[in-house]
Amino acid sequence: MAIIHEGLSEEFKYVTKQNEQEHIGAMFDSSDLLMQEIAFNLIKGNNNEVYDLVKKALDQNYEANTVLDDGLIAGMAIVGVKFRDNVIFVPEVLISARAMKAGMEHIDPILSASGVEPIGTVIMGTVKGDLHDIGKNLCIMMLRGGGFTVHDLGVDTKPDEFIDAVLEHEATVVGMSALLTTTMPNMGVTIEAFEEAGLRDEVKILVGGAPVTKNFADEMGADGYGSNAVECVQIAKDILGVKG
Ligand code: B12
Repeated sequence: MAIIHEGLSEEFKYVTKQNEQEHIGAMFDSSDLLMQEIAFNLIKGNNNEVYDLVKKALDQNYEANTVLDDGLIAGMAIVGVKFRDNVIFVPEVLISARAMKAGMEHIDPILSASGVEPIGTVIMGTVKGDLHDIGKNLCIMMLRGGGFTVHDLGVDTKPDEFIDAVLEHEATVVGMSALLTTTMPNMGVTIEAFEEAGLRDEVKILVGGAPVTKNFADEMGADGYGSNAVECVQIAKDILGVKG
C-alpha cells in the first residue's frame, strides 16, 4: 500500500479493520499524488477542489476510469468507513456526495459518449425506500457509454413505476440498485410485481448495490448480478446476447 498524500494517510487511520485496510489500501496501490489529492478532497467534501482536480487530471490525459476508481470511488470508500463508525454523520456524507457529483460532471460525458446505435433499452432505478444513487448513476453512465438507451427513474422507485416505465419505453432490461439491507427485499417485491403483471418473461432483471450478492440475486429470482458499473454493462450485454 502506498499512500503518499499526507492528509490522505491521516484519513486512512480511520480504517482500522484489517480486511478493510487491505481492501481500501489496495485501491491506492497504483494511485499517484494527484489521484490521492482527489480522494482526499472528496473525503473532506471540497467540491470546488474536486471539480478542478478531476478536470486537471483529464487534461493531463488520465483515463476517466482511472480518475473514477483511484480518485473518487477510493475516497468514497473511506467516507463509508467513517460514516459507519460514527466519525462523520449524514451532513458530511452529503457534502462528500456533492463533491463526487462535481467530479462526475467531467467524467459523465466521457463515459457516456458513444457513437454506436443503441443496443437495448434499460430502465434503471434505486428501489423503494432507498435514496442512494451514486452507484446507480455510475452504472447509467457506463451503460450509455456501452451503447444502451437508459431511462433513469431516480431513487425510491416503486414496483409500479418500474412496470410503467418498461411498458412506456418498451424496455427489455430493468436494473435495480439497493444500498440498504432493509431495502434489498424490495428487489424481490418488484420482481413479484412483474410476475403478477404477466410481464416477467418480457424483461431481464439485473440487480446490484454494495450489500447485494450473487446468492441474494439468485434467491430473488433476478436474471443477473453485477458488483460494479463495468460488470453492469457486461451482464446487460451478455443477457441480451450482444457480443463485446
Ligand atoms: C453516500 C452515502 C449516503 C448518502 C447518499 C447520497 C446519494 N446521493 O447517493 C446519504 C447521506 C443520503 C446516505 C443516507 C443513508 N445511509 Co448511506 N451511505 C453512503 C455511502 C457512504 C456511500 C455509498 C456510495 O455512494 N458508494 C459508492 C458507489 C459507487 O458504490 P455503490 O453504490 O455500491 O455502487 C456500485 C456497485 O454496488 C454497483 N451497483 C450499484 N447499483 C447497481 C445496480 C445494478 C443493476 C448493477 C448491476 C450494479 C450496481 O455498481 C456501482 C458502481 O461501481 C455508504 C457506505 C459505502 N461505502 O457503501 C453508506 C451506506 C450505504 N449508508 C448506510 C445507511 C445506514 C444510511 C442511512 C440509513 C443513514 C441514516 N441513519 O439516515 C441513510 C438512508 C437513507 C435512505 N433512505 O436511503 C449504510 C447501510 C448499512 C446497511 N447495511 O444497510 C452504509 C453501508 C454506511 C455504513 N457503513 O453503515 N448515505
